Amino acid sequence: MDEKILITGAAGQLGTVLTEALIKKYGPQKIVASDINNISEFGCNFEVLDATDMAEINRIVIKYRITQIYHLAAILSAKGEQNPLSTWDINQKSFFNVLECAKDNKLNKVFFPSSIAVYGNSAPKIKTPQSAFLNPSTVYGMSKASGEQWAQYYSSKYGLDVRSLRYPGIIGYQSSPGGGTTDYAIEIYHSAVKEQPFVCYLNEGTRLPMIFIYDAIRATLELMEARKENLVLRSSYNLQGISFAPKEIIESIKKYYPDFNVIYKPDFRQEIAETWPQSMDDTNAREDWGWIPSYSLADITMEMITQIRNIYEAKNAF
Ligand code: AKB
Repeated sequence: MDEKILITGAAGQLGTVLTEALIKKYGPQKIVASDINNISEFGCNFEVLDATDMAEINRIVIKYRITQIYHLAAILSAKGEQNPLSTWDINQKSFFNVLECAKDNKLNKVFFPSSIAVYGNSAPKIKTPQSAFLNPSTVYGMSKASGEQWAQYYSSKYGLDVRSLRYPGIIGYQSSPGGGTTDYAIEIYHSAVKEQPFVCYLNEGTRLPMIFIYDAIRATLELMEARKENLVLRSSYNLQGISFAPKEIIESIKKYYPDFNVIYKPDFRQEIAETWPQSMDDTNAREDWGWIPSYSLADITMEMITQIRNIYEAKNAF
């Protein structure tokens, strides 16, 4: 099948690297990157797109004969709490637009990123089961939990092939983090490499599920390539990479920067993090499409420090 793929939110943390991976897999002429910001540095077709604008999504889908959409545009957990109503509106409306457009234009597949943020205090914190009760504590989590239900609805009612992952915090060096609660685990590496003290907004023992960007990308591509009949879950698959707390990431950074100094100043993100799982049970992902994570905390630290050093050296930023 000759696929033509649209990515919304392509300039975000996941989008930047996923777009590159899709270009590599399908070729640049098959990929249309889009974002609300005009960043046309992608080596493929690019469109400025506000995904809350249904007419614009339809225009792009028809113009390029799109067959799949990866819908990454969304407001994340911490930023979302600053403006709850518009976060709900943006996250919900854009996903409805994508689902409706995919149904009406009979697209082959849709990818919807969900999150550990769908869980709240009612779910067990350790190895949170796939089917644990969802009572999200943030508007972002609410929009992802309801998005999962809509994915399942479009799949069962209209036969739309919607696939989804509940991502842990994603750690990558390719772009700046954008308003998440797990972002400290990226910012901390930048401070370490710049040899500056780091002000950590989570307490030292706050354990959260995390995943390295290359594992997150591989999981996404593996899920999207999996045989349709193997995918039992049409809401969203739990995905586990590794789990750690600030004190553990600091320990691993201190192997490179022994004098690295961290000051703890927990803020509202601490309360969000406390409602989230510490680790996820991803048995369904392992059984249905063979998921196995590959990056340990030591691997991530080595890769992040090496790559961030290279970036700063290239910019002469030391
Ligand atoms: C966030 O912190 O909001 C995201 C997420 C876990 O979905 N990184």
